[in-house]
Amino acid sequence: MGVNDQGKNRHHDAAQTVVELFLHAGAEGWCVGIFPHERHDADAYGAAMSMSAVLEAVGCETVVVLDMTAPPSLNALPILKEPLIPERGDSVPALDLALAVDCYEASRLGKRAPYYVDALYQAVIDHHLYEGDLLPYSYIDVHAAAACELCYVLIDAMEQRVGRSLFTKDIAVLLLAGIVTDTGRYTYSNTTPRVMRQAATLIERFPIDLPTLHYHLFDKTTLGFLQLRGDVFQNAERSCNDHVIIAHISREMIDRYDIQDDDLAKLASELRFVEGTEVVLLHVETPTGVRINIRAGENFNAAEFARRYGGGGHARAAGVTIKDITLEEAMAMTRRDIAEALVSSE
Ligand SMILES: [Mn+2]
Repeated sequence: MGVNDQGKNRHHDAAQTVVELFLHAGAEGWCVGIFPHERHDADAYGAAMSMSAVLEAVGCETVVVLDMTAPPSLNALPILKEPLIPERGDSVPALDLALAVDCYEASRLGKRAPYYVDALYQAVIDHHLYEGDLLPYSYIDVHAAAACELCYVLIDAMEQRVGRSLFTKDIAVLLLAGIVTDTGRYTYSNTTPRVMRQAATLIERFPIDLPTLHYHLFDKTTLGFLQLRGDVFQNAERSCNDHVIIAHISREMIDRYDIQDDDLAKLASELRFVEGTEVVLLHVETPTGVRINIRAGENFNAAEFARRYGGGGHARAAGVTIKDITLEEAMAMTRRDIAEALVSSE
């Protein structure tokens, strides 16, 4: 598992190195492309938009390159830079620097990967478990709750270097959105004093309407989604001495309720609340295969399980998309494999 657990000094050094790179990029007027992971969430989007604003404030030109338009839960977040979406035909300029946020490798960028790889330099801001050797400008801290937490550290360090304010109200909203999402509204085990201090400082410095932000990020829903949710809970089945819950969402269900399928993973998290549940496997039929959302308790590594199929993520939350497989085949496969994996993780 590489060097995920290197200590605080290494993180400090990595942050400083990335700060120096950003300030150099600003002084030289570099064009920087910013790449959140595929199917970006609030953390990936918040990190990308806030770094775009800060890099422009120190002299860079930036483009934020997305694979899709924002899902409804992110509609209310500030758009500091009109994003480029190559898949709808937007052209991406030649990049001096490509910055991956909330992911560390080109394979998480989908069809945007060539733009990232072809830039003169690459940099990374991430908090996911990683494998293999890191690029020189990688600020990765797997103990950070959010990529936005790491952006806060970088922006704070850059403020001190340039001697003027770089945080703005919009940046504060974006960072809070990433932090509150990736900490599960400050309930997950990744909620640390540091991340809470960051949030406290942001709401101290700027007048932020937290209830409205949280409504748009978490609570806003449609009747169709609630009805789908009911169906998923109905079809959930327990296995492995009730330690595992297996559920599914077919295309037919998604079509029936006219669902945007960006929000479905949260149903996996909800099923994890069932007492005694160690692992949840939520199978979502996609146009080209099946996506499996995995949620796990303390005694099971979801990321490791995802990796058997080529996926990844965090120990408690992970996922994988498998192409050219039916829902029934995927469920038969995971039903078999999870029983074996649970035995070997004991
Ligand atoms: Mn994240």
